[in-house]
Amino acid sequence: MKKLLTAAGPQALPDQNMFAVLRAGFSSDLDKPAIETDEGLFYSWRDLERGTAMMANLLASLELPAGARVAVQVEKSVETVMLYLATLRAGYVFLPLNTAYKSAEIEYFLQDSRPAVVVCSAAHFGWVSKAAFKCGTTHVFSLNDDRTGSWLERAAHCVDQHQVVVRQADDLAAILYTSGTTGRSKGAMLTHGNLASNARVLQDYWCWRAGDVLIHALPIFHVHGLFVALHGALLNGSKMIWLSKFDAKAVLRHLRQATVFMGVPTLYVRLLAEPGLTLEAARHMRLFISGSAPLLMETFVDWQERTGHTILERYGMSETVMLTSNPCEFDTRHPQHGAERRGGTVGFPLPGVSLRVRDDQGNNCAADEIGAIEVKGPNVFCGYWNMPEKTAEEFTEDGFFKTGDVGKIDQDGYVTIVGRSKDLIISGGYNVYPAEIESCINELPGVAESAVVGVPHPDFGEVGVALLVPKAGVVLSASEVLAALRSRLANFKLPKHVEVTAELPRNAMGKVQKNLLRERFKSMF
Ligand code: MLC
Ligand code: AMP
Repeated sequence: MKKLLTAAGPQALPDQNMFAVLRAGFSSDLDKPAIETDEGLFYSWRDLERGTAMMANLLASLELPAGARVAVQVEKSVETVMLYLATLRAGYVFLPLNTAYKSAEIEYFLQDSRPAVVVCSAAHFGWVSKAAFKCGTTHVFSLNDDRTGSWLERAAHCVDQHQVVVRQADDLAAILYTSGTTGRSKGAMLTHGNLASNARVLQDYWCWRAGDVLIHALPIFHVHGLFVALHGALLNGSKMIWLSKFDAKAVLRHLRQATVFMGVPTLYVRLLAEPGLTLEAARHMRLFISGSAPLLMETFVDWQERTGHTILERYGMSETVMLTSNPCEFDTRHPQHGAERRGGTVGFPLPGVSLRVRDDQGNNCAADEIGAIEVKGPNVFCGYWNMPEKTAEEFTEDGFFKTGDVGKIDQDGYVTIVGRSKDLIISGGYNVYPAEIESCINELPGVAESAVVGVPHPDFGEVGVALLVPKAGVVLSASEVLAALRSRLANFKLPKHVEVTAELPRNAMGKVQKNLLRERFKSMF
């Protein structure tokens, strides 16, 4: 595992700080709009510069220890973006948390990461601050999506100039929690170098150009919305049309002023359900990008027919940011750029990324042979927070990260993901680990055991179905169980169907036969 924080040496370059990397891309005309919100507000590049300076000065005034974590669970807003950028600028570590997480989930993240600062919405201040103080956090602030809260009140008193803190490529920039197959979430540690290398590669590979305008409709507590979309626009000095929440009609309204859109497949499915999605509506657009979950061929083809655009599918992870991408357009700098965007594939490894597919014996697979996907590159994270053994397990001896995805590389070099070795459900672009849901169900009074499987869903791609067996003599209802889970788990993790059963199907070894359950419920939705 790499070191987490380097003291600034005499040769240290300030532009290793990811904030400085992004700021170098800001429009030279600071008064131009950088972000236009769905409420009709405009933020200029100067607003971003000043706002992040004030917030970075506020962080500096707190005299936090080196490497301090700033954990944030707030609704999407431009001020949240500023808080993220200010954390980088001040040299601390950003730790975003999905707003859907409930108290038990938040308590775990705070206990595990021990942040020095926690920022949450005023509505949740009571329980979040209690959990934060319990694990040693010294500062808790509120930040609301209506631009109120103690965080902004305090920042308003700070000076609007700030010298970017020197950071090296190996210094920690962010921790992103991803659920695990054992049910225990792991904090993926990403460095300034990880973020900067990936953002630069994508700027080039996706041919970001002057005049591009991004519709930002994704949440900003995960890789896709926080890094891929946000960094892309900032690094290119491109304006963002900022939707606080995905809304298909709002996206359609803005297509004529935009050129780039990024979404998980569910967003494309929902846009296709809008009669207003036509060739004419999409004429101004340059690029539609999809990722975070498999894009069905049907969606890919329907999109081509309706809009005349070919969706560019790419593949990434919290631990690695982006790994592969279909080509953008013809560009002689990249040999693959004369190639087509192929539906059902995630394209080619990005420049600088080594990607291999290996069989059970650890041999490289031949073209089209299916195996485990392993990756290496400047974008690959430096380990799981506080989990050196788990980190070591996930890397091969020669330094490749085991993604847990199963795939193949064809004769032309296109990568296709065919499945996962990790027991994971991807629902609407969010990861749900059956083990976590099962352990939550098993803790409920009267439950003997349970099994959760992922099944196809027309909107979310995949959703969870839970089967549970009550203890002898106990009568349980599915609705009771669901109500109990609702208070413990983020809403996107809730199984979309719960069934009480006398026993789970098992094989001769006593293992639950999840394949039979998947088969039984495959047409349920
Ligand atoms: C919402 N619901 C979901 C869900 N989102 N259920 C399953 N899966 C989901 N993803 C449920 C809610 O619990 C609620 O149920 C009902 O749907 C309506 O809730 P909502 O809040 O109104 O939903 P909506 O706003 O429509 O959200 C759907 C969505 C959202 C698709 C817009 O989930 C979303 O923004 N997904 C994107 C996730 C993302 O950014 N992933 C990137 C991860 S990074 P009820 O019962 O309460 O009514 C990554 C790496 C990479 O993976 O490669 O990018
Ligand atoms: P996360 O841990 O939330 O970052 O999710 C990463 C996982 O999402 C990957 O390991 C893949 O399983 C999946 N994923 C991301 N992009 C794609 C894609 N284009 N197609 C299929 N799966 C994807």
